[in-house]
Amino acid sequence: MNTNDASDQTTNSPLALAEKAAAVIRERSGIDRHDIALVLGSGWGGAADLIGDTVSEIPAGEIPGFHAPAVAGHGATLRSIRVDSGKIALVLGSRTHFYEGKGVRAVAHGMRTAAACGATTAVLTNGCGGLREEWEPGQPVLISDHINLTGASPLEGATFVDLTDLYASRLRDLARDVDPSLPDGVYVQFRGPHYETPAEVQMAKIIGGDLVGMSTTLEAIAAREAGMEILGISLVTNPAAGISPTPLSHDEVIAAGRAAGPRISRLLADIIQRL
Ligand code: 8IG
Repeated sequence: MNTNDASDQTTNSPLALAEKAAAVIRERSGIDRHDIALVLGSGWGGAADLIGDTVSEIPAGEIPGFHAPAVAGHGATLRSIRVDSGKIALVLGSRTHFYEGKGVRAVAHGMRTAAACGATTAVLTNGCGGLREEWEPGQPVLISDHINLTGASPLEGATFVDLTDLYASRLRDLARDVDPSLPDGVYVQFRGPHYETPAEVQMAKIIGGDLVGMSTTLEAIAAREAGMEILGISLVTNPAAGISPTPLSHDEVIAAGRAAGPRISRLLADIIQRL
């Protein structure tokens, strides 16, 4: 059976599941149309409270296609926030990582659902390792492009989507209106969940990378397919393996994210006001 067959979209397709999820969000939130999809990665969680007033918050497990997160945290939710600018943001508090092994459909579901809710802008944030020695833990970086080393795509069938200017230069310019010192970087996604070897980090550098992480690229591709304009922002929480002489520790990564939290959350909230 051809899974791209139009008739299949009413039964078992990723788009049908996203439509179902969007219907539940519309019904439970009372909001007909969202404008901005926001994924808050490691270190960025504090931004939600600074963006505007929360209109609705729904546990992820109560929305079709969403899973509880693999890394335990307090309840993942989908939260609708009225931004002071008047736009409505859908904050996706439960990112599914590719390394969880639930498949690319689960990874892309958040973006597809946000698009089905009406969102035309996707803001993707993450915590990652840095390849440039001048970047201290706590450094926010605008993603200018990516290299997807997962070997996977969220697209199915002969879906030849162009990825030029995937991380919109227009939105990066707008972010730099808020903070002109924000650097750009190319984000390299590895499958994880292990961190890279120093040799792999050197490879990432040689092929043009500035940041290494385990998320974002597949979501960005799905968001592009869905027609959204994308802003990607990384928080460098650690020098990538071998860039600094000390081994990586997940606890230190969490601590760096926490320390930078208030500053980068303020930055992100200010950027979102302008979208
Ligand atoms: I936070 O150094 C965080 N996430 N792949 N490498 C990869 N992912 C990360 C890293 C890192 N730090």
